[in-house]
Amino acid sequence: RTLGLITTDLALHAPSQIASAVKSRAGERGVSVMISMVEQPEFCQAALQELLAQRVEGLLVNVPLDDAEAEKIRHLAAPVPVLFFDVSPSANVHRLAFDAEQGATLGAEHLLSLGHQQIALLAGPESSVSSRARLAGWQARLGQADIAPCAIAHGDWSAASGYEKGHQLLSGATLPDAILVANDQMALGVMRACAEKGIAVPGQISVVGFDDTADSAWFSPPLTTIRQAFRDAGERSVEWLLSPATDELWQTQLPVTLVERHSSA
Ligand code: IPT
Repeated sequence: RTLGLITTDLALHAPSQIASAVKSRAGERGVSVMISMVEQPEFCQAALQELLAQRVEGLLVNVPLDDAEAEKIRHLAAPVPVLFFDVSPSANVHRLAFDAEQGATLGAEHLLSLGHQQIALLAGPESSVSSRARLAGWQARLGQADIAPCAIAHGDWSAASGYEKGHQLLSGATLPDAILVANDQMALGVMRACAEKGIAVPGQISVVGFDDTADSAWFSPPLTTIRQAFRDAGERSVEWLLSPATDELWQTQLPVTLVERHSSA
């Protein structure tokens, strides 16, 4: 038996940890997984054709897709079931996804509870559904507390972009006292920028990430972040694909949790 995984850049920590979990659970079930990595969402259809030609019996798609793109893939693949990781709840497809709004709310509430008011936001790329949902969630929660973010920037999920945008956010008229970052790799770059400017984390600035990838506890200081249980998601997705109930839409929202470490105070 063979499953297919169409994934975004595996050089990024989160997709690689999902792929790893998918591979190991499938291995335990005696199932192989063919992986196709796409650099741009437009290449998803080609990847799909390639995997269907290999007669995969189910497909996982971890590429940020807009509703219409995801629905197209679902129809092209039928009757082979497809499960999506990175689409909005409004897409008419089977979906297993982390609750971005809950994650954003937890991060914002954590900083508010610490008394921070000058909060900068470092979002992910505008092209990503999850990135937009996290940014909207932060803005909604801060808005409820009557706080406007003191600056907003977008990175591309990489540590390098976090470093570059971090320097930008730290050079504005007001120095933020906290930064909400849309993923841990960018938070790593932000903390490097803080170190270069002689700004103490968490003494002068609190930094909160998103993901809790395996390395985040080893950053210096260890990163406070929103945990997405990638292993759990990967395992559940394989179990579903091996006995899919496709009569109805299967949409599962996975909870996320705040992991308090030492980058926030
Ligand atoms: C999302 C990660 O949070 C982010 O760090 C980045 O790796 C991104 O994936 C790549 O697309 S997790 C995804 C399942 C929403």
